[in-house]
Amino acid sequence: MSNFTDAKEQYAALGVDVDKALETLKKVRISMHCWQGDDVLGFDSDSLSGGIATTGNYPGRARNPEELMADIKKAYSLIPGKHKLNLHASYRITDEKVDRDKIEPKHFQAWVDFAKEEGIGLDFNPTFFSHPKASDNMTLSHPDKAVRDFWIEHGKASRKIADYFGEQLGITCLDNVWIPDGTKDVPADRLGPRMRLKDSLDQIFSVKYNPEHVKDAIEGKVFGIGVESYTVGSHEFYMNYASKNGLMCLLDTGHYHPTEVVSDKISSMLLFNDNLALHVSRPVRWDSDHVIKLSDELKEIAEELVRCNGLDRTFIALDFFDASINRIAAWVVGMRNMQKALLYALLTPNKALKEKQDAFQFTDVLVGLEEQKTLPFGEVWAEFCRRENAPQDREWFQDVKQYEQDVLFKRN
Ligand code: RNT
Ligand code: ZN
Repeated sequence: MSNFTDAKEQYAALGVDVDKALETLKKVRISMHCWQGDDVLGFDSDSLSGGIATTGNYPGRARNPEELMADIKKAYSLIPGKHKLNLHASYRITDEKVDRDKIEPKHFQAWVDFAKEEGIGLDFNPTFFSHPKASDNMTLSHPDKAVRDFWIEHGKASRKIADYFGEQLGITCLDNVWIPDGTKDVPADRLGPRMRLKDSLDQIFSVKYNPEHVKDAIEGKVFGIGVESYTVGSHEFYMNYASKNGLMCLLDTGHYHPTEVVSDKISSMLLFNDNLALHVSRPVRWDSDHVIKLSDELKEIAEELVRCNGLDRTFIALDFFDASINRIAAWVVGMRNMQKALLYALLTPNKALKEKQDAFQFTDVLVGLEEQKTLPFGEVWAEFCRRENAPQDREWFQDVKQYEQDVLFKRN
């Protein structure tokens, strides 16, 4: 009997259908963030701002569209399944001198062609940072109407591009708004900037698009570097705005207080919303955006998505940027970990455990969840890689190292 057949029988004894789990996992598209490849610099500015930071100086950063596309292709070749690519507006590809309020679908045509070639979907984000008009750490909530108007135009232009992506690729594009607005020290007026943000969002979302093409999300946050005391777009602000306006409130796993977990929020969000959007990241003491590990919390997030029947209603995107390690390995580890967490969740005997909970048999719940950890999960993961013609654990990294020698280390 092969290891996989044996594993399958062990799971079947608990009432878990392994083949079904593999079929389900295959259909999940995870949005891989283009910005891990170049330390969030994009192609229209040369420094990162907005309260977020990449640290490290590992060689090989992608310096232009060709390099970034080549690196993304390399990463996809080492990840099972077909996914999505998450772009920021700052990654437009054009020789024109076009500012952010004037970007158009044509400035992203090269990415659409790339997506078609790769068989992937695209997601999009307006870029409200790394720009002279964002230097006050105020954009959509800026006191000066001219600055606000510039960013409102950017928000609108971005949704039009997202709509084009969805229409061209036949895969719904998530357009996600995150702004850095806030103050370093305790403000004298919290309401004013929030009123202005609300008005700016009303203008951006006044244009209606086909929801098959584009869906909208807004991403809250607790604090950023340099804006430690007050964030205009807080979680409460966006939860309320989203529920009043039929948008998604995107949850970034690094954007809450250190002991607060996103896994516990998922059931409530899915109960009251058709869709959910996530940025999966790993905060180390703060919103540090480390590469995601196969941690207890990552597994718990995946468990909740599975238990709440949320897999086909959730936009799962990754959001981390580490410049101190090989950037392609960062993508591959993160993407494969997200898939592993989902597979682990799909292999959980949830029906049986739920029955125990409802019968107040909490010892059974504890024992069941703990003993699941020593089941032959790795054999099922290996089978998934085999079925998807993707390299196994302990195989793919060699390939990255070769690429590093042949390509990355030759960049300066
Ligand atoms: C910042 C947000 C935001 C960005 C990306 C680059 O704290 O998480 O999502 O990381 O848009
Ligand atoms: Zn995020």
